[in-house]
Amino acid sequence: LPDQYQYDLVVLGGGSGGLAAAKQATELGAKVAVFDYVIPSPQGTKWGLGGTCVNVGCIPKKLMHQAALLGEAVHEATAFGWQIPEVKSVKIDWEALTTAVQNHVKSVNWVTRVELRNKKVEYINALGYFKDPHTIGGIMKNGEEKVVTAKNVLIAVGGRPNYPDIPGAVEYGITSDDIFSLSKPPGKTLVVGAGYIGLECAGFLNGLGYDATIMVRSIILRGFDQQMANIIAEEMETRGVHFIYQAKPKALEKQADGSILVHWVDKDGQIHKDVYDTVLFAIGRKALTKDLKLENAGVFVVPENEKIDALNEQTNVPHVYAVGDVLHKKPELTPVAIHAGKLLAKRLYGNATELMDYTNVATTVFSPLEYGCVGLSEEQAIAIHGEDSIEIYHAYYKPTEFFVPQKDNSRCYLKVVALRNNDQKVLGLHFVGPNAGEVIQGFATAIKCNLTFPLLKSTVGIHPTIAEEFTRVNITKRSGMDPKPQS
Ligand code: FAD
Ligand code: NA7
Repeated sequence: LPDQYQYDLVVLGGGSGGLAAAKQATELGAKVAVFDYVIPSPQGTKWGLGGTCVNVGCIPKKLMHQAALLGEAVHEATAFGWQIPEVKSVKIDWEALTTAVQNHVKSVNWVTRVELRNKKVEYINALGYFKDPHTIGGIMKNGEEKVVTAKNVLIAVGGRPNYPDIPGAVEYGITSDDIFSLSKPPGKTLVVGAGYIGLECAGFLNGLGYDATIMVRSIILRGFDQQMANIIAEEMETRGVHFIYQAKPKALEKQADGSILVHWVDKDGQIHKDVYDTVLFAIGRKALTKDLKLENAGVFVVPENEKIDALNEQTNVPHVYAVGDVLHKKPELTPVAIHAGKLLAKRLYGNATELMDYTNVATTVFSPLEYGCVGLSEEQAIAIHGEDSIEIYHAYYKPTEFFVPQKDNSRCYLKVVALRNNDQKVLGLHFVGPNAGEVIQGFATAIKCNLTFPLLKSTVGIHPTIAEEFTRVNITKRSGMDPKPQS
């Protein structure tokens, strides 16, 4: 082996992408070390091995979303005959919730460590950086430095939430890094930012019974289909989430009683004030490349966002690779990081040639009424192919399980974005409704298999499900016909 190097591969960052690559590489016979280190949030929150998804991302988020859905279900259950004494006074015990969530997270941390040990991946709990192109230093908790050499290096350091540059933001605000283990109930909460993390956090907080407000700087869910984005925002509004549009926070001040006075400015420059118990910033994330001393290896970053612009996960320095959220213009999603990491390891150590395909990656926003999608938005399809070449099929639908508890189904909506020419290739699928991720996942495979609109129509549905609605859709937007169900 790499006579002059201690490891075939050193991975910087033990999150979704780094761990997937490390495990795959060792399985293929490579000698691998993973550096993982979590710098505490400004509020002092820290966590274990496994990265964002496991500790402060997908997993705790989905659990809190589930807790909110269960609160809804408790009320629905009475309509189905469940006798729940004092159902009106049912409320969440925040401490019990965070304890349950954190216990699960810690169990995953533990399983991850055991798995690394079993697979003989060396785990080094240190903040890694380049000393030179093949030498990695890592500062450990006790301040000591561990130095190793590697033939190849994989950068998988992910990102962390941004704070706005306004007085009081870092001192008094929190982010998604803190919310899932917050020691006291969040109370009346202002969520700044209307990306998917902001919508999800405000959604589950409202569902758990807390007063939640979203401050929107410009539009909801930039980058997503705007019709769908507005539908889920409207749904949130009817469920009690407040929205402040075209506004930006100016300053946060701590009050004597511990609450936070927020000064914010509207689009006309008018200053407003309101008091909150918690202010959560979800205004985007920055890649953690600063601590890596990339200049010592000659690796370039994109100046605007400090991300790495890699071609097939290879940086401008041939033996240095990158996967996951640290990559420029790639979806920031766990399965993307994992898939790219595994494929890279197979190419490096298994003679494989398959490249990561970043197109048509399905995703779901876990808002109270979920939004799942794959492929192009209506706007993107029109921008690429022109309005005349695109057909949008759409439908409102009524989930069977909504009838008995008389749940509002007025925003259960889906659309199919397809080409109008002969084969009518499907370019995008969009679905608002319960379990949207479960609905969309299989259709994502269909899109990979070059789904066409006639193929979708020839698929026999499963009744009574909500996913079958995709096989029933037949009204085009162009026709102007009412897409509401006729019965
Ligand atoms: P990460 O998982 O962030 O791992 C990077 C690791 O490297 C971290 O442990 C970090 O501390 C460590 N590190 C950083 N610098 C160094 C260094 N110099 N030395 C050593 N270690 C270092 N994705 C989904 O697919 N579905 C979801 O539902 C979803 N929900 C999310 C909800 C929230 C609130 C957030 C914040 C994210 C969510 N994501 C979701 C995104 C997902 O978490 C990320 O895309 C994914 O974790 C990226 O993986 P990664 O390997 O690039 O980085
Ligand atoms: P996103 O999806 O980048 O969304 C950030 C949101 O915050 C978005 O609505 C922004 O509005 C808003 N924003 C950004 N900066 C500010 C400031 N300074 N003040 C007020 N509002 C602001 O980030 P998330 O936090 O949801 O993280 C999700 C990441 O993971 C994201 O990068 C995804 O790709 C995946 P804008 O539309 O820019 O006006």
